[in-house]
Amino acid sequence: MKPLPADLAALASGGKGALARTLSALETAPDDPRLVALLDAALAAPGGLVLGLTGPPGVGKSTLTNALIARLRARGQTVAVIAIDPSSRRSGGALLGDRTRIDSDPGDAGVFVRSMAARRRLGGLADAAFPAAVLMRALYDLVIVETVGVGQSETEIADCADLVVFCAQPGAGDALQFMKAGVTEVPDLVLVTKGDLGAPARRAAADLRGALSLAADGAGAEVAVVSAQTGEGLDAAMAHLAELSAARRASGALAAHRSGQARAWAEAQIYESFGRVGLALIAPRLSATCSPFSAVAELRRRAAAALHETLKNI
Ligand SMILES: Nc1nc2c(ncn2[C@@H]2O[C@H](COP(=O)(O)OP(=O)(O)OP(=O)(O)O)[C@@H](O)[C@H]2O)c(=O)[nH]1
Ligand SMILES: [Mg+2]
Repeated sequence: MKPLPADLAALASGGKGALARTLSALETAPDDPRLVALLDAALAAPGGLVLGLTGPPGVGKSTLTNALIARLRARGQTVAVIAIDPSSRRSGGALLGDRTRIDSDPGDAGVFVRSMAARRRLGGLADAAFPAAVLMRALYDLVIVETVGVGQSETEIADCADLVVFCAQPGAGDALQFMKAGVTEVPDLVLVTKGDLGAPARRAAADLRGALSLAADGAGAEVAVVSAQTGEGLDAAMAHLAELSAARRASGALAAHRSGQARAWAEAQIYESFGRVGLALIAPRLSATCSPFSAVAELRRRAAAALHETLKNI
């Protein structure tokens, strides 16, 4: 296998092959010093916007992603997609029946699509999702993270996305119940999909607005109707998201959100490698300024070396 790119510029000029190799290393050799250096550089780059797209199965997330890709490419913007595949659905079943694939023209350097299996946590994000999003946002104008779920996934996707979009479909009682049950984290934008279905879509939007107004901090989230089929509402939704992200960049809220994500990711990795006791010992010593990627890789390297040393004497 070809070596990893030496730096961010080499990654950027290496095309989709270089990015694919780097993303594979995230899953097979996460502590590789070259990979860690790439992650550090990517984390420091201002980068594009990471959009988390979530919602129940079949709501139209992938179809919407395809429609957004077409629009953004027409404007000359580049897009990367991470599709998180819940392992529960690998086995098949009716849900897989009419899933839409995300199109990516292999000849178009401006679109990159990657699937990732959600490990361990059912419907949860892969451990590599945050570092993958960091790498991709350094290279593309927009990164879309598609993940299935209701409830829990809003909180989880906020761990790797800058803005969270929740998709609901006309007549979907489940989405509404979730909203009414008390949303743990209110999405930045709610999109009612399949707007071409007409009245049921407008009714769902009105219901969702009502439900959100009851949530503690739900009054700020907009609800819009879109149709990937007719293109209704797509430009307005994109404009709204661009406005939100520009405001957050300007206020420093985006940078604060991203450094919080990096810290949360590092803590999750430390917990995974060293358990509760390890996390309690290490967390207070993780400085706000040190790179989470270097810190985690270095800790794991040193712990492995210490363990080898100890084993020699047993
Ligand atoms: N009428 C109409 N149907 C749509 C629209 N968008 C998606 N669909 C249909 O809804 C079904 C599910 O679409 P997907 O894009 O696969 O939905 P998804 O949310 O990605 O589904 P999962 O990845 O399985 O969770 C497909 O049959 C689509 O053709 C739309 O704008 N209008
Ligand atoms: Mg899908």
